[in-house]
Amino acid sequence: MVIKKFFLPLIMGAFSSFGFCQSPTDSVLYMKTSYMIPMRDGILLNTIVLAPVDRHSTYPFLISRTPYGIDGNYPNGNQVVSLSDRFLYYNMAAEGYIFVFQDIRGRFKSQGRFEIHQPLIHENQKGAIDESTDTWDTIDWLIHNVKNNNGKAGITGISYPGWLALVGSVDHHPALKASSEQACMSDLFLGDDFHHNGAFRLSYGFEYSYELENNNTNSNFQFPAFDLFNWYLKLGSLKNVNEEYFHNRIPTWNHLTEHPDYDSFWQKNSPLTYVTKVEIPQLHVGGFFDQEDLNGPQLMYGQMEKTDEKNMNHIVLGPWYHGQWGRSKGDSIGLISFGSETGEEFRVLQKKWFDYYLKGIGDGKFEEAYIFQTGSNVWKTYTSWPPRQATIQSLYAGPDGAASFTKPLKEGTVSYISDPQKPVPYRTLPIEATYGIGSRWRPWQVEDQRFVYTRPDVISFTTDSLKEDMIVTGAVNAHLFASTTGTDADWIVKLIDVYPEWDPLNLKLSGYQLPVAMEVFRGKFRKSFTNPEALVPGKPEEFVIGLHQINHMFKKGHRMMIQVQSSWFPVIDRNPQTFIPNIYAAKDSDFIKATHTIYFSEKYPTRIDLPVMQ
Ligand code: PG9
Repeated sequence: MVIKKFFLPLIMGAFSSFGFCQSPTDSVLYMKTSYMIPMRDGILLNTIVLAPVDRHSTYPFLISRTPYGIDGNYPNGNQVVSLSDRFLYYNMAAEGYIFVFQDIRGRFKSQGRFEIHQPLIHENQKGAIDESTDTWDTIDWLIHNVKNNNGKAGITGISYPGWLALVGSVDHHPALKASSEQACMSDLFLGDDFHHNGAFRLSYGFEYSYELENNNTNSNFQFPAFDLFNWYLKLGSLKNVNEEYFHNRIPTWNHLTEHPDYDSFWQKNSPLTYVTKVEIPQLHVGGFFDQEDLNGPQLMYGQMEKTDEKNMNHIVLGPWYHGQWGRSKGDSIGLISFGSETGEEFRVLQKKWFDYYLKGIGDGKFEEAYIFQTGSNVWKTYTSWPPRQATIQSLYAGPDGAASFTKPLKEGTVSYISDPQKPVPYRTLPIEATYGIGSRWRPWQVEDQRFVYTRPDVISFTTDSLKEDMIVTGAVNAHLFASTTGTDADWIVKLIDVYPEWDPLNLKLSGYQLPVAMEVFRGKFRKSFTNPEALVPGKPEEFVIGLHQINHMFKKGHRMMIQVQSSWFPVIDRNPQTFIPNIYAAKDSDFIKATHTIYFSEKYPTRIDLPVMQ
C-alpha cells in the first residue's frame, strides 16, 4: 500500500510520535480507542477516538471523515498516546477536544461499498444512505457511547474530507454545531479536480481514480518512468487507458468516458446542486494557489451566502496550495514569500471558531471574510465577499505584445500553431507522478512562467511598469476573442504579475512571472457545457473564462501580463482540435495541428476584467 494524499502524511505525522515522546510533561496525553461504529443499515465504520486522558471536564467532538485511511503508522490497539506539535489540531489539543477520525464506508477497515462523491440522496429517497446519514449516525453513537463528551460536535476536513464536512452538515444531527469545509470540491465538470470548464484533467484524473478505486486502500499506479510528460504523450487517445491499463475496472474512469458533457450525471453530482443553504455555522477555507480544489470554497461560500440570514456563513482565503494551511507554516510557496506564517495564523482562527461554537469560549464575533492579500502580504477582512466597492477595469491585449487599460483602436491579430504532438507543459519538466516521489505538484501554480514565455505557441501581452500600486480584489474574468482553423480548441488564459527586471535583494525574483490567476476553457463548450458545438473554422468568437477570485496587489514598478496558450499538458488532456462528440473516444488521427488567432480591436477586445479597489 502506498499513501500519497497530502493529508495522510499530515494525519500520520500527527500520530508518528505516539508513544515516543521523550518528555511527557511537554506533551498532550490522549487515550486512543478504536471502534467499529454501526450505521443505520448495520454497516460498521472504522473509527479512532482520541480523548483527553484528563477526565475532570467534558469536551466536544471534532470529527474528520476520510476515504484515505486513518490507521496509518501509529501504534495498534487502545493506549495512551502523546500528541506532538505535528498533530493537525495541536493548538486545540492542550485545552481538550475529543478528536474523531473515521474511514468512510467501503474504505480501509470500514465495511460497505465505496461510492465516490455520491450525491446526497437520502432527502429524496426514503431509507437511502449517504455521507450525511453516516455522519448523523456516527455523531449519535459518539454522543451516547463516549464518556466525558459535552454533547456538542464539530466537523472539518480538507479536500475530500472537506466535502465530507460540507455534506455532513446538511440535514445534520442536532449535536453538530459547527463545520469548516476546507478545499471541498464544488463541481467536478466545471471547476475542480477532474475537469475545468469541461477540459479534462488527465494526469490528475488518471492517477486519482486509480488511487481510490484500484482497491479499498490507496494505490499508486506503477509508471515505468519518473518524468511522465512523454508517457502521457505516448498514451495517445484516451480510449487507450481502458484498452491498455484499466480494462473498465475503475468506475470513475468509466464515468468520465461515459459523460463527456455536463449532463445530468455531473449536475446531480455537484454540491452546487444539492447543498443550497447553510444550516449550521460554516467556515469555508480555500487557497489561492490550490492545484486541486480552488473553486470549491469560493463557489460554495457564494452559493450558501445567498440564503445566510443568520450570518453563519464565513470564508477564509489564504496564499496556499491545496491544504497547505493544515499543518505547514504557510510563509511561502517556492520562491514566493508571504511575509508571515499564514498557516499558523489560520489555525488560531480555526481554534477560535470551534472553541466558540463547541465550548462557548470567546465573543463569537467573526468577520464575514478573512482574505489574504498577496503582493502586499497582509490579511484583510471584508464585510462582504467579494467586496462590492471594487470597480471593473479592463486590461486589454494589444498590438506588438502590449497590454494596456485602453482599448486598442486598430484591428489586430496574432496567430500561432497549436500542435497536439508538441503540447505546452503546464509546469517545468520533469512531470513527476502527482503524489509520487519528488513530486512538485503542490507548488506549480506559482511557478515562474518564463519557462514557456518564449515558446512560439505561447502569446503574451505586457503593460509598461505600473506607476502606482494596483489592488485587484474579487472575481477576475477573461474575454478572449479567438478563432481556429480547426473545429475545437482549448484556451488557457493567465494573469501574470511580472516582477521588476532587477531585484538586487532577491536576484532570483528579478523578472519573475508570477501567475496570480489562470484557467483553461474547452472551446466547444462556449455556448453550453451540456450541448457542445463545433467551432467554425476562421470565425472569431468570444470565450468568457472565469479566472476565479483573487486578492492581489500589483506593486508599483511591476508589470501586468495577459498570457494565452492552447495546451497545458499533461494536467489537461490534449484537445484533438477536431470537434469530437466524445473526446474519450477520439482516434489518434483526430489530433491535428491548427492555427489559432487572437484578436484585439474595438470590435474584438480581448481583455481581462479586473475588480480594482480604489
Ligand atoms: N482533491 C481531492 C479530491 C477531492 C474531491 C474529489 C476528488 C478529489 C482530494 O485531495 O481529496
